[in-house]
Amino acid sequence: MAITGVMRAGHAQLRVLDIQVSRKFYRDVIGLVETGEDAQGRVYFKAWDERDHNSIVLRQADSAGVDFVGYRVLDAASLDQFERDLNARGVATRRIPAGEMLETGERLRFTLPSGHEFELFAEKAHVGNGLGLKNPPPWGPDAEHGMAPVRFDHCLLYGPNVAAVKALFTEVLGFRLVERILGPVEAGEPEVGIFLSCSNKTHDIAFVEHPNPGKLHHVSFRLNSWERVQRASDIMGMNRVPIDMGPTRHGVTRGETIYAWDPSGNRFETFAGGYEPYPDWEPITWTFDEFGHGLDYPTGTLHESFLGVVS
Ligand code: M3P
Ligand code: FE
Repeated sequence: MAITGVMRAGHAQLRVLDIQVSRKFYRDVIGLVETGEDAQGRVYFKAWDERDHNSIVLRQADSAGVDFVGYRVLDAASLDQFERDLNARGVATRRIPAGEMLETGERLRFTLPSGHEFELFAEKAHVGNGLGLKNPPPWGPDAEHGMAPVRFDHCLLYGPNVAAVKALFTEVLGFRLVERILGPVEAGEPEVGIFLSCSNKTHDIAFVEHPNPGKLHHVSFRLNSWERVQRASDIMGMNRVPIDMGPTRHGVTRGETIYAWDPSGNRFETFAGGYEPYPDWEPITWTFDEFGHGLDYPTGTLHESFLGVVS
């Protein structure tokens, strides 16, 4: 498929309780590449195989959670068009000037019906993956440092009004529904979980219905194999990183996954696998009674902390 409009997850700004402890964790345990620090003291990282200057930004704060997430659009014309389409739909937007984030162009900011601050942007400096563009080797030292994910892949956000979020993403932002989780039959089987794609990944963003607005369930990092997921679990053990769930496989999206907590209590995922859906495919549905296997395919366990704890 031709990828136009919104292309991919670009950045997430996470709140952390101690910037130096978190900096070390994201750099040496998760294995991201540190790319800068700005005048506000925010610390910037990229995953090794990303080409953009940054994808994860840490800001010291009194509570954990996510300040905003940003998605990269194809070009400035797409950004202008999304601004017009959002405004026409009654969504108020504002422009954050270029340079407010390091090496990042102007951002179009708005609030989702779930209470999350969401951004689109067209420009972020390409710094490359360190391997060059001519006859590159397949990987270098950054690919072996810590868990070393290849990219910031997606996030799962918890908040109210999932139906309105779905309408906005599918009718204005050009995403499509790939999988969904239904609530109980007694409640009329509302869509309580939605997995949305703007590419041919199973999801570029996902939402779950929750009474509290603006909550982070997890940011997710892509690894290239199940073996790398197991290696990540070894690194979690070596560093006594608290694990929430896994290693296991989701039924939902078929991801091979582990969830764990960063030192501030933000959940992150390291995952591999999944499949490549196309725009003509019908969405997959998980019914409430089978959701345990959607979550943890082999055991069908409804992990209480996974379902209840957000930052
Ligand atoms: C993922 C994923 C739920 C499943 C989550 C799935 C909420 O995070 O990356 O596939 O059941
Ligand atoms: Fe995920």
